[in-house]
Amino acid sequence: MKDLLDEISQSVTRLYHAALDPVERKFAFEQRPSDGEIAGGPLVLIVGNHSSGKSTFLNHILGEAIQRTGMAPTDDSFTILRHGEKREDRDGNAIVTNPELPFSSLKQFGQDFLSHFRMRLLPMPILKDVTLVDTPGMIDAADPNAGRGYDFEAAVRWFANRADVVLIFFDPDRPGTTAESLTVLTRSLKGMDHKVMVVMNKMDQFRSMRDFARCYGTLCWNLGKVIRKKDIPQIYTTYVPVEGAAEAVLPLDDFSVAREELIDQIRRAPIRRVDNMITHAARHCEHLRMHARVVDGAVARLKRGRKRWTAVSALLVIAAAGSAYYFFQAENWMGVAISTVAAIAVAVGGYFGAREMGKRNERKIINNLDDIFEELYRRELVVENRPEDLLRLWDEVKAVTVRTLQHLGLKAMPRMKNRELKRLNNVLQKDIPEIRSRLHRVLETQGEAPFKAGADVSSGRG
Ligand SMILES: Nc1nc2c(ncn2[C@@H]2O[C@H](COP(=O)(O)OP(=O)(O)OP(=O)(O)O)[C@@H](O)[C@H]2O)c(=O)[nH]1
Ligand SMILES: [Mg+2]
Repeated sequence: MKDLLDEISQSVTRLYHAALDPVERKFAFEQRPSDGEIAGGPLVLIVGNHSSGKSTFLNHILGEAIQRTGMAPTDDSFTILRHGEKREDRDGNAIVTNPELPFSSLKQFGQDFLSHFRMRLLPMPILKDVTLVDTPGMIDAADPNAGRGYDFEAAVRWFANRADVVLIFFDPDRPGTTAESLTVLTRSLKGMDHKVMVVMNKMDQFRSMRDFARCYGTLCWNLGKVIRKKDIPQIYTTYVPVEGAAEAVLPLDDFSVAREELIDQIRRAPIRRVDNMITHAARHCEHLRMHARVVDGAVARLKRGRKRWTAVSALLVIAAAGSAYYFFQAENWMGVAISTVAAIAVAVGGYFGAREMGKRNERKIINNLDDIFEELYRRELVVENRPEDLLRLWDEVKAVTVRTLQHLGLKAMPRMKNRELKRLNNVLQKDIPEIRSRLHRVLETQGEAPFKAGADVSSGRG
């Protein structure tokens, strides 16, 4: 199975190299994940309220008390739990300076972050398949960055972007903070609904069914406010048996089954990884195609304006030269002089005027990219049955396109060749579906169900 998944992920990498990278470079589009990041193993990220049982759950999966646990906010570090034959702890600076690890860009979060970042190499078999990331719990959810010295939300987003499964933990102790932490987390996890799983933990602590119903209701209500999807994601109601805990009142069997299901989902992270890779490649291609088409449309508009100006100037020069010739024939030397000066003036004025007009026109075009988008996609916006997907895609791409044009200037941008557009269309219509159906075939032969959400290319930005 692992070999088949590796083969599929190599096909995605080849697609990037052959079809997407050249267009990405040509149109200076934002970079895709690096090969190192793509090749890096599956990642499972665990976030949530402090003391919601994140570390206890990880220890349960690993079968050993690796992470510190406790009722007070015990752990304020991001910890990567990764496979290694020998047990070893590494600190943040050592991790980000190691070129073999896909974590170097975490340097951007500064020294305060790095001193709260570490990696534990452990010989547990499950870590051969997935890398787990434990995170500091949310304490004052209203301001997650307060007192941390680094941008907590952005750091969570960095990991979530690269993760294949993101577990959000809640516990019954603090139903009051649920809304705030959900708001913060969903800001960090925007557009990643397809890989988020919600865990309501510590089910053994409920003293009555009514308490449970109230808490569950609060969680669903708050989820409904922040997750903009028709269906609320599945909520895993579970617990981890801990020593010394008060005896449970509710029957626990079902909650143990949910825990097994959750662990099963974590074990499936390698499949999700490949599925997410395909989804990312498809989304990157859609973004890239839209960016390149709009840039091309903008360049075309600039050129049209310049051509019109040049044509008018050329006509005026010809007219002035013609009249100079006429006066020359008539031996009217005054007329010759005036016409010649006029021809030169129009030529020089036309040249400088074209430059000034070009600059003004360029600014106008960049400020009105919406017009170009609507002109290019007019047909699709009317004919397609989900124009809101197209508008959302443009909403995601626009900022990058504007930034690129403002930094590099429209004059420096190239036109898009027909065969480049055809190639990108081909990637989306032929190559990606073909790779995805290969994945589905592999899963079918292994008796695994494919992921529905992964196929939804247009939801959010990964
Ligand atoms: N009864 C019960 N207690 C639990 C459960 N899970 C964790 N605990 C206890 O809750 C406390 C907090 O657990 P941790 O695993 O440290 O929580 P955490 O989310 O890692 O907390 P921070 O690292 O501070 O964010 C510990 O005392 C655990 O023993 C559970 O399912 N049921
Ligand atoms: Mg912890």
